[in-house]
Amino acid sequence: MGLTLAEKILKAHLVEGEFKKGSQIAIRMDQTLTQDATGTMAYIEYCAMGVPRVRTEKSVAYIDHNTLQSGFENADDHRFIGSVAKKHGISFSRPGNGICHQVHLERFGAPGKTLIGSDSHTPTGGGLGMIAIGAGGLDVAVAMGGGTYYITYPKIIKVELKGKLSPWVSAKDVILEVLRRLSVKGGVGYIVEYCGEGVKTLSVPERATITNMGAELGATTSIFPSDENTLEFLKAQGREDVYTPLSADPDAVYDKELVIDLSQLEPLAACPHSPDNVKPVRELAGMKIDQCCIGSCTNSSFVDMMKVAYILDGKTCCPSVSLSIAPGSKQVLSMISQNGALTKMIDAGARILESACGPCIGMGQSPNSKGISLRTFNRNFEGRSGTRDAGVYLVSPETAAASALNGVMTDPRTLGDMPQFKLPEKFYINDNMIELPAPESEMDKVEILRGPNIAGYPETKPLADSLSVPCSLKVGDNITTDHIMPAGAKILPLRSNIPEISKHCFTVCDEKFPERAKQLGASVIVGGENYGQGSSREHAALAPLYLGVKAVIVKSFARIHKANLINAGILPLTFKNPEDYDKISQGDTVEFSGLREAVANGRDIVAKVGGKEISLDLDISERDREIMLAGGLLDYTRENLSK
Ligand code: MIC
Ligand code: SF4
Repeated sequence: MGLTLAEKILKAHLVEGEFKKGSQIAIRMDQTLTQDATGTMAYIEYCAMGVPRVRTEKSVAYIDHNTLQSGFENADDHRFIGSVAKKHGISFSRPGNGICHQVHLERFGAPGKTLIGSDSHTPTGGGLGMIAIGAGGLDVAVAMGGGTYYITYPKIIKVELKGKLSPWVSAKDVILEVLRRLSVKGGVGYIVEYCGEGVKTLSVPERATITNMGAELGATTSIFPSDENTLEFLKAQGREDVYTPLSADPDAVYDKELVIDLSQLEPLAACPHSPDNVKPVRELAGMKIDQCCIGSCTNSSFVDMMKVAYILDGKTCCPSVSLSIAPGSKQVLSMISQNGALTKMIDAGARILESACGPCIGMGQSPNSKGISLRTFNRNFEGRSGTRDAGVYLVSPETAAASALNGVMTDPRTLGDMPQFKLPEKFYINDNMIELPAPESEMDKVEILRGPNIAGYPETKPLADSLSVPCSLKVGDNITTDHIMPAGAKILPLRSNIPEISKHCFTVCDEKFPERAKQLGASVIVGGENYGQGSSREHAALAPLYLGVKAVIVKSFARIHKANLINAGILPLTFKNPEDYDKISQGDTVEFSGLREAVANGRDIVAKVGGKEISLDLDISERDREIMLAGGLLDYTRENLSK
């Protein structure tokens, strides 16, 4: 039986486990990436492990999220990360060099390699034919130390692309169509593999837009074959030496199949407040808008920017619209500055932002009250923009630019003939903002620069055998990590200080939660389907840990958040009968007994609530059970090291 492309790469990196659907496998990671908002914690964890130099082929620390420096915190964290990188063998991409996923695609990604990153959009690398997975900081720290990454051998969805995109329809519309069909939880437990004739009509940056937003499907990762377009991109980046052709075997077997005829697609928009709430732009045309933001790791490549400049050329952005543009990397920004495209944007009235995440993570450019914002980003969760009552629509750069001119949602197909937008034959290459680490012989001379905002890892304890704790919070379906641990300009600077950041935990849902949970001392949280979707931020587990949350009981979990809960030693439990969700109310006492034995032996867990018994599943691997018993991954790793 033939193998899919993902299976081939996983097999070549298999270190432990059976190569069988549903079983846990350990894979070797060739590369790691971190960004600053998750990176400080990841490097605190890395340092706690005591491995002097990273053991990967390439590890890169990017500064791209916390770039608004309205106090000392972010700048201190940047210096901390830079010093750890220098000492321990990690390349350091300085602030200004660009968004981690865009830069990694340009300068480091390679077909057939594995990459783990402390950011959920790490699958961007799948556009180059690599297995690139987003994870919590601790998992990335372990991979830097040479440890393997554990995943459940995933099922594979085949997405067959046919035909060719029509003018003004773009890669963003492809992934919005996949989201429309599969939903934000349709990818949980799967790798999404693209194939078919249509693949060769898409360049690497277009493929990367699609694999990037595979994160919004909840998928483990997404991947494209490596072919002549991959070679063309790598050549243009001066990196053809890493090229290797890769594709699935013709008789590969998939678990699910989807066919998309590219020629039938039209411009689409994800409406508030979910990336899968997708409608044709044509149906929304004429809706008044207040803001357009172009950029983010999904849509800020050179060609994206060239399309935008072409649309804006010689025109003025509508007076009632604020248009911001953040090119994805220094490479992109330099190139559009050299060829005059940047001038066209500036002339049209665009507010040019630095090459960083910016508005995507609420770092500035929050819309006006009840504002309608069109964004080329990947997430439109409620409140994420920094304005609670804003309505964010996710669209292609073409739709955003056309709409910015008209002041209303505009179908870009009304723009007339579209010129051909091509990848350059040579990208402008200047890696002067990537600092290489000190040689091993000089690492002792490098001092780690810790600012006063950096606090330690929260206290953990081995799993208790019995618990009698109240339910401190009950929430509904599709709770995102932006609900659990909000980001934005005010809260992000606290990422390296768990006691401080935990004061904001769940405040989007209930302002009193942090105070209440802290007062209760120990508690459980109850939730619905797809709990913890969205980012990889382990703070969404560490803040509840700090506030005394012992277990989270839900209908289903999103992948990365469940792994982060396990790493933090918080029990991720699911209802055996989803209707039992109605049997627990906020304030009820939930009782567990014989927990350690049940966890150790993989038995069902029964909770008692007001005299009623509720059966719960703890669907985790053997290794995860040991992690839970130890009180989390750090304790487990320490125990194993001392053995
Ligand atoms: C996001 O897009 O939500 C983030 C900010 O990039 C996160 C990481 C974080 O919270 O620091 C992600 O996607 O993992
Ligand atoms: Fe940055 Fe936004 Fe991409 Fe997250 S989704 S990495 S915040 S640009």
